[in-house]
Amino acid sequence: MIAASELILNPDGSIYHLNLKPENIAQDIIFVGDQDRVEKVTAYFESIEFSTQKREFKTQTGIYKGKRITVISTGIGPDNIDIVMNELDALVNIDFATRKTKEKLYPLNIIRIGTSGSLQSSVPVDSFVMSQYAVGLDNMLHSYCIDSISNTEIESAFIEQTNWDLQKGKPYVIRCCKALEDQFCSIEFQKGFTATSGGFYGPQGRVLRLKIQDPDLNRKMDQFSFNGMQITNLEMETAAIYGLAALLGHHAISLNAIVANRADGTFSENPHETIDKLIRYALYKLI
Ligand code: R1P
Ligand code: URA
Repeated sequence: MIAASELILNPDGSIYHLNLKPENIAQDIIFVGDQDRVEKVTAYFESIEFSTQKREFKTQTGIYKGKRITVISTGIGPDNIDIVMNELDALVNIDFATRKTKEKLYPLNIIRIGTSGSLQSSVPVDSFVMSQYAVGLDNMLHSYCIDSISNTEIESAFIEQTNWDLQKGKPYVIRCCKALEDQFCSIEFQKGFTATSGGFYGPQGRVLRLKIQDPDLNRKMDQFSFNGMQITNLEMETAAIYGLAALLGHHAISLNAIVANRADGTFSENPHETIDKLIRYALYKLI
């Protein structure tokens, strides 16, 4: 039995941070970072049966072309992903009455629709990247036992080629769900290798006023190559989602709208239009 301090339920029976009960979520779940993006997705739905928000976690469940879908905002960063993934998993795989794991586990399909910065000049702003692999530079996942899901050969190559300082923790590499990769595969999406950072400025090599530990990191990541795979883009959730989905038995794919290009210093002139286009592609592919 899982103690009240470990699996925390609100007085109405909903789970602690997300404020959701098991019946409030669908099997197909879209993650967005920004809480205001939730309604940009559900604006395309025929109907909405449920809405709630606590902190940055806004959730709506409704019907799109006959399919029940939940859209949830995760806020920014891998630490939030730890909360969202564990609480969503508890909603489907733990019996809240007995506080025990259910015998038959229920897989969720998770589709991230996020913004991202490209590392390569060949991945321009306003294009889309589907993350086939993700390298986590953030450390959150190391609180779990990840030996069974990490790709040690790629990790070693990454550490060596970028001369990664292990004081910052060990990068971990996780692959996306193959079934969702096939489902979402389209000429609109370039398949990529996404780097997930634990921050937006220093951790992604941005210098405003502070000196950073490795000013050359983005160039080294941009030049990293493993069996022809190059790191395409930087954001803040994908590797954490892939890692926890793989450990918990869920399926996940991350779709990125490139709004910044770090190689040529450009930023999208119309990021809202680009994100809206990605939302429409993602919904089309989900049906
Ligand atoms: C940083 O601006 C945020 O944008 C990206 C990053 O992953 C980070 O969350 O994703 P979202 O647009 O989905 O929030
Ligand atoms: N989100 C990020 O995390 N980085 C970028 O450069 C753009 C969006």
